[in-house]
Amino acid sequence: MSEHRVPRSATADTEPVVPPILWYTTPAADWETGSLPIGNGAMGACVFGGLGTERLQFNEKTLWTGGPGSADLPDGRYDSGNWHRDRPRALTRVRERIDSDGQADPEWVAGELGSPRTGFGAYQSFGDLLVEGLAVVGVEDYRRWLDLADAIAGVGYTSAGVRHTREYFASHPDQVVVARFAADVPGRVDCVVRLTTPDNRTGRTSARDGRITCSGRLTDNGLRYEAQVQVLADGGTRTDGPDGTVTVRGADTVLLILAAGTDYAPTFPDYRGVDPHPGVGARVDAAVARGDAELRARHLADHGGLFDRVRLHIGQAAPEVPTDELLHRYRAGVAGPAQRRALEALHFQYGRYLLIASSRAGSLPANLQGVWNDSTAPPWAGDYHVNVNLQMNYWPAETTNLTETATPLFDYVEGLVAPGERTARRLYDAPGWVVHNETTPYGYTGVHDWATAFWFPEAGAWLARHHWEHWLFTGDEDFLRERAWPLLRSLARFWLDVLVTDPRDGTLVVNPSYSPEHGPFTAGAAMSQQIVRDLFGNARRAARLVGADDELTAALDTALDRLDPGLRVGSWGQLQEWKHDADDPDDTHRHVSHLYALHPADHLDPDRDPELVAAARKALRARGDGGTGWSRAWKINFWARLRDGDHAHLMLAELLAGSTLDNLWDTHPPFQIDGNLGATAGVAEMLVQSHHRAVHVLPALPACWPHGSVSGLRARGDVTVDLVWADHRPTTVTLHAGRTGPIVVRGVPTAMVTGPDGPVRPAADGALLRIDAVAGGRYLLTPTGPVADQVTVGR
Ligand code: FUC
Repeated sequence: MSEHRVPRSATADTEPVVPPILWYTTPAADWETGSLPIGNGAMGACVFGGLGTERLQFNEKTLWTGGPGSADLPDGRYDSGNWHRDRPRALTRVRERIDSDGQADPEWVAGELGSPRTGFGAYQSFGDLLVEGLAVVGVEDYRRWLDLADAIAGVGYTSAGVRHTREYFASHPDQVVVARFAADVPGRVDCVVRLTTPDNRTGRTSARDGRITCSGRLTDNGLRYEAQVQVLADGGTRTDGPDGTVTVRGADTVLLILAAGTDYAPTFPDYRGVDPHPGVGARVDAAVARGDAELRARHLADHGGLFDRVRLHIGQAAPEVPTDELLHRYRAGVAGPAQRRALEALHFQYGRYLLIASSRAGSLPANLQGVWNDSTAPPWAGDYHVNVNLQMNYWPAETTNLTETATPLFDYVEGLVAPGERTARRLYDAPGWVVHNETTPYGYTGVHDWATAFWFPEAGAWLARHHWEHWLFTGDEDFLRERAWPLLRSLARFWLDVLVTDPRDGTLVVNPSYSPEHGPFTAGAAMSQQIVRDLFGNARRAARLVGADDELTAALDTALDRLDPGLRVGSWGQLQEWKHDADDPDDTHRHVSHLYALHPADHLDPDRDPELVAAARKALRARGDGGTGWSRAWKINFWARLRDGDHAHLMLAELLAGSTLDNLWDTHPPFQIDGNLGATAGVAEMLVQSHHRAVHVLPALPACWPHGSVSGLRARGDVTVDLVWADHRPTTVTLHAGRTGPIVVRGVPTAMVTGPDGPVRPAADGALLRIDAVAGGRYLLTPTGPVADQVTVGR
């Protein structure tokens, strides 16, 4: 049980130990704002902690309407959102209008290039596991919690003198959700267990030997689904009901083991695999055979193996108030500094928890809501938006030492290649592949016709940056050769073919180009150019590393010379969003796409490009500190890259105060997981950066975190970093080298260095320190001289 871990002040040798726990004194009133999420990547469940009835709303990530066989296809044929009719010269017409008029109206472009959205579908709630008739007489001392370190949710309360405790976890190794109901007096657990599903599907529910089985097909596309829950009672009686319920009376404990699946498969063009029945049944059987204690132990080992890699102490004190009250105090400005830091540290770890819970190998990547969705028509279909949102979900994967969680993203993106090639042919008559503004598990790589958010062919190139970054962080050569390079090459083919010459200056540009989700269609908007340049640069580097040298690599060199880089300083000193100087200094749009070069890309270096960096700062300042959840999260990352810790922290505070629900889910509004994950990435960027050839320690430490420590953050070059700081200065820096080779450190100009074999003499080079590291070696740096003050660049 985790109940004993409900926060209390405790001290370890050097650091106060504040368990990362969300806790509440009332049941969740509402799914979106109050329920607590658990998940194993493929499945998710939201715990309400209700008194008479417990509700576990649950999901399985592949349960999607749309795609092949969908009723929402006019001619019955699913074609990944490609044009339903031929459009000779449509693209040329748009390009010509943009070249002649300088711009084109989004509505007109959507008429030319868009198509009504059909067969897109939506992510579905699987159903509810309801546990009814629980003891509720004279309830006292109620607690509900989510322990992030154990990935266990719990409920505890006293009823008629008996202490009742419930525990919930979603096991990745055993692919089941487990719920346990116990009481401290034998024979006091009574309940009726029921599975319910929404009515947009056929379904049959039955109960036999305590096993409830519910199966059928989605009405829209015939996708088969099945859920099974085994009810195990220790003591008392258990009875199957003819209505598919199971009733338990007088048990000591009740254990529920739930599994769910569909016949979805991530395979183009049919996206269907095997009947889920045998697999779901086998998972429940295997979990029953393991038993409660072993399931729990395997879950804890699995989760702890990921979660425990990073620890963050910023001087947080164990909050004596429940998490919702802590948040309200933070928002109202009445939380003290240690309480504020408690929420900030908890939110950082919550992002890591949510990524682990919603993205594990063997399933789809985390969608707009991770894996959690209680609706049959969720906002934006609960889809994969790829004009920032899916990418943002994965920003913390490498930096916060959760590289394994990115596996579903890599698999998914590679799965877009086959439908994306068809779309590239159909819409552009081009080789390579393309995906537009948003997509689904059915490879929806085509378009729809929502004028301000349908055209974003740069999405694939942005997604491929994650493959490239995985190589940079891990140095995994097989991954580079077999996965990153082929993906980059295929995207490069597309863009080499699709770029056109800008009659204004002869450079290569994207046309039509649309800065998400904002302004007119033009040629060569900053984000389009920056993304394509990023792709070409990374593809060129990858080619060199794998020894590829052919027509394509030669074409990349020529194109890189001619490509407009999308970096221009405009009339009020701003980095321009468009190629012509049209930025309005009063425009506070949530997308700040023209700063892609600053983050997530690495094209703007404060030391080498001070003018452009100053312009980026000007543009960001003008956009303001508002925005929706993910927009604020992105701004944490931008300010961290600008090495302005106080402004990065201000954006974190804005996100917590203005875009965070009581269960600490990010709200756009509505709930979207990207803001959680983007903020966690932003905090990591405040503490360690490594995108400019060096491991930069404390590049953006805010004044309000004067003392602290962090361990386990990852830097490019396969380096793991532990840091301790006091009075805003690093006091020790420990580097764990994954590979043999030089590690360049920034932020500690002089230091005593101890390596695995004793003292090491680092080479000093201005603000940089170079250590020749050996794979597996641990290097402890103790700063000796003054540390450069935190520099804010381009004020
Ligand atoms: C992008 C954003 C919207 C929203 C949607 C899911 O299109 O511009 O604000 O987050 O994704």
